[in-house]
Amino acid sequence: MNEQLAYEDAMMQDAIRYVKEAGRLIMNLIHKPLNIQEKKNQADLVTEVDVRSEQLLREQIIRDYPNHWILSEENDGGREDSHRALLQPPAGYGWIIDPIDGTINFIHAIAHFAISVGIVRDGVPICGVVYNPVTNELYSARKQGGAFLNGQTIQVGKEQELGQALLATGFQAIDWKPNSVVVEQIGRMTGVVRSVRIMGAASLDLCLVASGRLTGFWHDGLYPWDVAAGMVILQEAGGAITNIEGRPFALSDNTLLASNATLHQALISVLQ
Ligand code: 2AM
Ligand code: CA
Ligand code: CA
Ligand code: CA
Repeated sequence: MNEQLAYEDAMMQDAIRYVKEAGRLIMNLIHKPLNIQEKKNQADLVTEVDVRSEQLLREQIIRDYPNHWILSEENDGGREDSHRALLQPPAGYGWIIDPIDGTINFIHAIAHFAISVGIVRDGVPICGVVYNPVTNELYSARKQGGAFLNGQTIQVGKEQELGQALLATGFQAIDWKPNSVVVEQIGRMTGVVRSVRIMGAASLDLCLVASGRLTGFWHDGLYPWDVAAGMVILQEAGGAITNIEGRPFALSDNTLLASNATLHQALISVLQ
C-alpha cells in the first residue's frame, strides 16, 4: 500500500470510530425529552442531539486532523452559500458531516436515520461512512477499495426492467413547500416502476441503493452533507450517480439521481 492510500485508509478507520462514538451518544439520548427547534420552517428541525453529535464529531476530527477543513450541517448550514460552498472546494483533505441525517425520523422514533461522514481530497469525495445506530448498520467505502455493510461487500441490484424497480425520493430540502415538482415526478413513476418510497434520510437511501435493496433514488435540493459519504459508497458498489441531466454528480449540484447503473438512462427519461 502506498503512503497516501495508507493515510486515507487510516482516516476511514478513524471515521468509523467517530460515527460509532456519535451513535453511542445518540442512543443514550434517544429516550430523553427532545429540545426541538425550528430552523427555516416546520420541516426544518434541529434537536440538541443533532448539535451534540456534531460537536463530538468535530472535536474528534480537530484533535486528530488539525490541518483538515470541516463542513457540517449545524455549523455551516446557516450560511447563505452553504449549498454552493463546494463550487470551489478548499484544497487538501476535508470532512463533510451530517450529525443526524433524517432528523424528522429521529424525532418521530423511526429507525431510519444515520450519522454521515464523507472525506474529500481536493474537492473529490474519496471515503464515506454512514452509520445507523438503531439497526447497527455501518456502510463504508474508500475509492477503489469497494463498499461494505458491516464489513461484508455490497453491490447494487441487478434489476433490468423498470417494472422491477423500487425507488425512493424525498421533498425538496431547500425552500420546502407543498406541491413541489417531486409530487408530479412520483405521479409519472407510478405505474412504470414497482413502487416509490419516501424514507427521509438521503445518506441511507443512497446506501440502500448501494446494497441492492432499492433500485434508485432521486432528490432535488440536497446539501453536500446529505450526499458526500453515500455517493462514494454507491459508486464503489457499482452504482451510477448523476444530476438529472445525466452529467456526473458534483456536490454543488441541485438535482441528483442514483441508481443500479443498468436502469440509469431509463430513469432519466422518466424524470426529465
Ligand atoms: P436532515 O434530516 O439532515 O435535515 C429528506 O428527504 C432528506 O432531505 C434528509 O436527508 C434531510 O436531511 C434532507 N434535508 C436537508 N435539508 C432539509 C430541510 N430543510 N428540510 C427537510 N429535509 C432536509
Ligand atoms: Ca436538517
Ligand atoms: Ca441531512
Ligand atoms: Ca442533519
